This record gives sequence, C-alpha cells and structure tokens, in this order.
Amino acid sequence: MLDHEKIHTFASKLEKKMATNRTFTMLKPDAIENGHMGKIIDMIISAGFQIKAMKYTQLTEDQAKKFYEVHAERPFYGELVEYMCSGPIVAAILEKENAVADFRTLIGATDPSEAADGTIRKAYAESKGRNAVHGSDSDENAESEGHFHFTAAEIF
Ligand code: DAT
Ligand code: MG
Repeated sequence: MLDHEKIHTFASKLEKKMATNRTFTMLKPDAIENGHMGKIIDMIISAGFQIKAMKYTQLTEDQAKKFYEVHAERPFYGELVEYMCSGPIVAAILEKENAVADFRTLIGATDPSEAADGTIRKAYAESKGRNAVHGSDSDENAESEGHFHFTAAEIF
C-alpha cells in the first residue's frame, strides 16, 4: 500500500471510531424552565462525557418538526413539536467511549416514573412528554442530529 493510501485508511478508521464515540443531546424546555440546566450539565460531565459542541438556542416550529420527523405518525407528534419549540434548549455533542449507549443509560427511561435511580430523567423530568433531556438512539442518528444543529466549524 502506498503511503498516501495508508494515511487515508488510517483517517477513515479514525473517523469511524470518533463517530461511534459521540452522541447528541438536547436539554429540553422543561429542564431550562425549571432551573436544572447547570445540574444536568454537571451530571453529564461527571459521568465522563466531554463537550464537543454546545449552544443555547430555541427551535423554530419547522426545526422541531424536522428533528422529530421519525415520530410524525405518532399521536403525540403535535404536542411534542409544540413543546420542543416552546422555550430555549441547550443542544450539545458529547464524546465518550460507547457514548450513545452510556448516555441512554445516564438519562434513563423515556417515562421518568420508569427511570432508574441516579438517572437524569428520574431526578429532573416532569413527565413522559416533558422529560428533561434528549439522547440519540444510534451512532447514525447521533451523527445526523449533531449536524442538524452544528456546522463543522462549531464542533471541537
Ligand atoms: P426517547 O426520547 O426516550 O428516545 P422516543 O424516541 O420514543 O423516546 O420519543 C421521543 C420523545 O417523544 C420523548 O422523549 C418524549 C415524547 N414522547 C414519547 N412517547 C410519548 C407519549 N406516549 N406521550 C407524550 N410524549 C411522548
Ligand atoms: Mg428517541
């Protein structure tokens, strides 16, 4: 193999490795409204996640519709979209070994009444709909959701 081919192979392996070590999160409007932003970010960092990108922003209705498009046929879609653009959120890309699965463990079950002790949703979510935090459910979604919110120049 030529040197430049080796470099390409190495770079693409590295890229794949990085992708599987990242996830995407949003602190949802209820978490911000209820004053839990700082405590949730502290839990995320204390659990070993590094912040690769972060912004405090508010979704437009169109952005919320697009972000949750996979749920368009679910009965709660309208409610979910309205809620997600009802107030500011924090969007972030996080890095850690096994990021997607470990972050899902850290946030807990969708419904806080079913979430395990020590999870973010158990501590801070109001309800199944207003459940404090989003976490990507696969490496592919982590990648596309991250790029939905951040340009390459905003990711460190
Ligand atoms: P998760 O956020 O745990 O991945 P999901 O992808 O099934 O859960 O649903 C996305 C969001 O939609 C969820 O965080 C909150 C909302 N949601 C899900 N099920 C709901 C329900 N039965 N009633 C109201 N909102 C719901
Ligand atoms: Mg989901």
